[in-house]
Order: sequence, then C-alpha cells, then structure tokens
Amino acid sequence: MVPDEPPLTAHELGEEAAALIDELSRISAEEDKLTRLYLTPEHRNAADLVARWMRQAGLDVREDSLGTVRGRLPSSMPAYGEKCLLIGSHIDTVIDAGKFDGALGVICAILAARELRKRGIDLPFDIDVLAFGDEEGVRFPTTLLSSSALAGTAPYSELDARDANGISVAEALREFGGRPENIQDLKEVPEKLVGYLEVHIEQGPVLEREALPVGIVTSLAGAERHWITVQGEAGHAGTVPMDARKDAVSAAADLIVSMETAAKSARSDGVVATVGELGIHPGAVNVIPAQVKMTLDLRAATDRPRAAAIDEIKARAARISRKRGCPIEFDQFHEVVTSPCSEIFQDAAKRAIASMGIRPFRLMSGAGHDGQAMKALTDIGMLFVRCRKGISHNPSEYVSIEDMGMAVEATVRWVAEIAQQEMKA
Ligand code: HGY
Ligand code: MN
Ligand code: MN
Repeated sequence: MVPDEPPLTAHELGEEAAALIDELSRISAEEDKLTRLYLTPEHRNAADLVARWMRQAGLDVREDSLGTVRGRLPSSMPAYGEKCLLIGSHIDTVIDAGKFDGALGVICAILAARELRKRGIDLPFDIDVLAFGDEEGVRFPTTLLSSSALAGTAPYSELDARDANGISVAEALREFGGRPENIQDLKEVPEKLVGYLEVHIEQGPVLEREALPVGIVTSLAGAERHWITVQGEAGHAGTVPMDARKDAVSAAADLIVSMETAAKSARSDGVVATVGELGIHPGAVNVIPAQVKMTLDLRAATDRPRAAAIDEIKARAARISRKRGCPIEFDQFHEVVTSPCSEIFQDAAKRAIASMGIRPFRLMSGAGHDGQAMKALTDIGMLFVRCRKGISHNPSEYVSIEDMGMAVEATVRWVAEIAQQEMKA
C-alpha cells in the first residue's frame, strides 16, 4: 500500500487525542462531573460519537447487540486469510470519573488504525477497533459484560441483573437499541483471531517514577467482589445501654478495619481490599442501625494470596460476629483470575517502544480491564500510559499531550510489529 501523506508527529497525534478526550468527556449524566454508566443515554451519545470518529478514520462501523461499537480496518493482504486483530477499551466510566480511563484506549485504537491506513502499512489481518460499554461494572452488579459476551462467557443470567432502580440489563439494552436475546451469538471464533490489544492509563505511579511515557503490561491482577451484610438489631439510641446493643455499624466498622489490617499484612503479595459502597438500614439519626450492606473489592498479584486473604477476612468476620452477636454474610458476585499477557505481544511492544528511543519497561496491572474477559477467548496484550501521580477514578486524572502522542505512535508500531510477525508465521 502506498502512503497517502507524511505521518503526523507524536505531538500532532497527542493534540488530536487530547481534543477527542475533551469532546468525549463532555458527555456525562452530571453537569459538573463525569459519570457515564452502561446503557444510559450518555452511553448512547458516547457510542454515537465514537462511531462517527471511527467512520472519519475510514473504518466500517457497526454496533453489536450489547452496545459495543466496532470499527473495521480491512486487511491489505487478503491472501493471508481472514484473521482479525481486536484492539480497544471501554467508554463507560465510574462515578465522578477521570476523562482518560478507557477513553484513551479507544481513541488510541481509532487514531492508530487511521495512521496504519494512511501510512500504507501492510496488514495481513483485519483490525477491529472496539469500544466496550460495561467495563467498570458500576450501574449493574455485572462487569466486563460486553467483552465477556465476545469471549462467550457471559451467561444469560447476567441479563437479569438489576440496577439500583430495579431496571434489568435486558430492559436497559432494549431501550439502548441492543438485542439481549442475541448475547450468545456474539462469541468470536478464536481461530479467526490474532489477539486482543488494549492501551490504557496505568492508574498507578510506576511509569511516572520510571520517567517513562509508556510501559508493557505483563499480567492483570485477579479480583473478586462481594456484598457483605452485617445484621444487628434496631433500637432506641437513647435508651439501650452500650453493652446491650447489636449495633450493625459498629460491627461493620470493626470488620472494615480488620479487613484493612489483613490486606496490609499481605502487602508483599500485592493484596488490596476496598470497601467502596456502604448502606445503613434504617438510617435514622436516633435509631441503632439494624443492618449494614457494603461491598468488598479484593485483589492480589496472583490468585493464591487472594484466596488466602479472603479466608483470613472471613475468619476475622466470624470472630467479630461472635463477639458482637451480629451475623455477617458474604455474597460473592464477581471473580476474575489473574490474566497473563502474551509474551509474543509483550516482545512486539518492546521492539515498537525501543524503535521510538524509549526504554522498554514491563509492569503488572493492579487494575482490571476488558483483557481479563478476552483472555478466555484469545491472547491479550496491553500497553500502559503514564498518568500524573498515578491518580485515577478521580476527576484529577491527567495524561500529557506528549504522552498521548507517544501512546498513539507506540500503538501504530506495535500493530506493525505484530503484522510483520504474522507475515513471517
Ligand atoms: O476496577 C477496576 O480495576 C477497573 O477500573 N474496572
Ligand atoms: Mn479502565
Ligand atoms: Mn476504571
């Protein structure tokens, strides 16, 4: 293929990425902060915007029945067969989010696909750019649903999951324009895939400490999510003596500090425990709380220490329960195992990054990503992009224009390296 015109510089690509990031970040459920949850009107608007960008980049665009937007760049060498390289990230966000988490990966993929086409880089496979809609798992008690559907691991039961307003995934999907009945048809054929790549902000401090704009991901930490119910006894705040109470909040507080201590004692295995949501019933100023429901997000660098950590936490909960006379129940609703990244994709990334004069550096991911679902389907690869102070899931999340440009350029070269490998295979 003959190049159309001289390639944009990394700085020009960074400026373009920054403009797209800002445009997408303005699509939110809330005026003064960024919240864009799966299958909401904001997700609908964001999906339509991303589809427009994909068309402008010269991709053939369609949307699958779970709302994933897909842009195809056809292979330039059909003689090599009909394999496809998937590359993308997510456009849903957490509540009061930063504007780079997920969005930067989708934008890098779109700009890289366009650059590959414009530079006339030979591709022995199709490229499908993907914008997933349910990575964060904030609206429904599901997560990685849109990517799990491609992997064929999303059970029909997930369509019955309900949000805080009692709306099911299936109902919200129909409203969104999706077709929940087709969820099982979305499974990709593994033999037809080269793999799944994702570019994502690091959401940690390592690349900033190493003074590097991009890094190569070795594996994604496994994770599990639980609802914990602490059952106490409602009573009058003024008349029940302190030693006669079954105060659900005091028992929950005991447990929260105890879980934190358990995680800190296993820090060498990368164990982290977080209580992100907490609700008190009945929730009146002068009533001793009858019940607390809270979430536990538990992760570790590998699966064995995570299993040991949940056992330790449950043993601590049992002791607190006996001491306070408050039954404590755990209800696990999510687990994803540690997902190693393909050595072949890591080495291709290393060559790509080195060709830019950047020191190749490998690091693991404590954050979860769609690659954890895609690992059940095909080989995965991830590139991390430096973000200021490692801050994420926070409106002060920030990536510089230079680093975004480096990330796009690295993505172009990463795919070109993989293309070279496929041609030699
Ligand atoms: O929870 C995570 O690690 C990801 O941001 N969804
Ligand atoms: Mn993310
Ligand atoms: Mn996130």
